[in-house]
Amino acid sequence: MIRAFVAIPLPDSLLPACRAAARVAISGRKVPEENLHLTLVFLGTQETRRLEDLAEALEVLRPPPVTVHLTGLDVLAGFKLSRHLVATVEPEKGLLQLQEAVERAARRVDIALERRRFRPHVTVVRDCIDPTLPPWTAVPEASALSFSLFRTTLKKHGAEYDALATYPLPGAPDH
Ligand code: 2AM
Repeated sequence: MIRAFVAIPLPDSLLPACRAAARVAISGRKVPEENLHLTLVFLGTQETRRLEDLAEALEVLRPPPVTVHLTGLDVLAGFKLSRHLVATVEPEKGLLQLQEAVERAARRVDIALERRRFRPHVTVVRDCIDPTLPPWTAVPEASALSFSLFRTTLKKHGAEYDALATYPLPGAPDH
C-alpha cells in the first residue's frame, strides 16, 4: 500500500516568494524547499496496482497549459487543531481543468476521493501558531512545467516525497 498524491512542484521562480512567506511564521515546521508543491488531488493510501492504473491514465491525459499565480498568504486548518501557513494560488482556468481531469482519472480507476472543495495553495509552514499576516507583495506568475504522482513516506522528521511518475505540461521545454 502506498500513500500518494498528485501535485505540481513549485516552479523555481516562485521559490523566493515562498521563502519570504515562511519567515512570517514564528513557530511550526517549514516545508523544505524541494518539497514545496501545489496539491491537485490527495489520494490517501492505495494499492500499488491502482496507482499503476492511475499513472497510465495520467499518461494519456491531454493537460492544458497551467499558470501558477501566488495571490497572498492565508492560514488553513490542518488536522486536529493544527494550522498551516499557505500561499494561496489563483484558481485559473488551466489549473482547475487539470485538477478536475486528474480527479476524474482517479475515480475512473476506482480510487475513492475525499469530497473537499479544491482550494489551490502551497503549504509553506505546517503546524504553526496563527501568525500576523503582512500585506502581500505581488509576485509574477509562472508557468508550471509538469505535474507528478508522488509517494509520501511519513518519517519522524516529516514527510518524504518521491515522484513515481512525472508528466510535462504544454509550454515546458521538449513538450
Ligand atoms: P497541503 O497540500 O495542504 O499541504 C501530501 O500529504 C499532500 O496532500 C500535502 O500537501 C497535503 O496538504 C495534501 N493533503 C490533502 N488532503 C490530505 C489529507 N487528508 N491527508 C494528508 N495530506 C493531505
